[in-house]
Amino acid sequence: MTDLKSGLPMMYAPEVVAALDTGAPIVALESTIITHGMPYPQNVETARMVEADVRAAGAVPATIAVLDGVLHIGLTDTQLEALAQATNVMKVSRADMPVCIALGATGATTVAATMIAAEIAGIKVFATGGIGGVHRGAEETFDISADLLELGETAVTVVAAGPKAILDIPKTLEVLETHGVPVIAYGQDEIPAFWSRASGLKAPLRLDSPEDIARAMQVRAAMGLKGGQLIANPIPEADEIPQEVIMPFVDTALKEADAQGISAKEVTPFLLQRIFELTEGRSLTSNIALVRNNARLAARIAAALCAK
Ligand code: PSU
Repeated sequence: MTDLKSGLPMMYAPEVVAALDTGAPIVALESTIITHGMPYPQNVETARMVEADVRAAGAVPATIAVLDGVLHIGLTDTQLEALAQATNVMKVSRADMPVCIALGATGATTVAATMIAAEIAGIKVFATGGIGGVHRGAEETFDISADLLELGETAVTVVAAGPKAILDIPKTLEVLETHGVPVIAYGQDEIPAFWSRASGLKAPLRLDSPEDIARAMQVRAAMGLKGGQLIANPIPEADEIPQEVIMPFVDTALKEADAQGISAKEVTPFLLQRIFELTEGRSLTSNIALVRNNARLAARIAAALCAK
């Protein structure tokens, strides 16, 4: 199905159209994690498992990407496989998604771009691994992810395992607060730090059920407040890498990035790849587990939203 409303070339997967028509729960999923966040073939295997997790929890998955200039809401398995193997895919955020579409190019959507696409499609809940945030040394580089500003603009609830531990977490929380974004830890007081459940920092807010998260989103909408919610869902205990184990590797990777002059959009993919190598694959195993955990919670939030 193509939606040429306002000249925007869009394609919805049939099961997403059916779910939108009947008001069934839908969970949006991003594609940068596939093209820039994980190596092949684990990237496509994870994308498939995450979609299956969403389905098993009673919701419809909608993986979002720009393919040859068309904004896709839900991908076929063939499209997923092709994207996972493709090289030279753009990493698109708010600034570059329109250019990517205008040029007929292929782009993987970041958290920010996926939120925008989800809102256009009428999808209210989105699961990812970790959001982008304020990079360490941002006082020099000004490297602050567009994900943070998008959370202040776009009314989508994003389920993540907290800011990635490669970031400056206190500064990330400050920017989110400035933009009026509720940062809600799920089921614990501390903000989780992606590969680890603990960060040593208290979360601004805490909720313990998908129903409360859905209700908070509805109240936000009823008050006419723009912007979304960030749900920080701790990685399951069995899959976590404790902070004291992961942080030395993070520090090594950060020093290497600095020495090699890695900047802007390249920083996050570079760090994730180096930490994968330094931990001999353990960081990837954790990353896969946490995304799946987020997909399951997102499906429950989407179901709670539909039940009201
Ligand atoms: N979660 C993961 N792996 C990833 C990402 C999220 O487990 O690679 C991606 C998301 O698309 C997020 C992006 O928007 O990393 C952040 O990139 P940057 O720091 O350049 O804004």
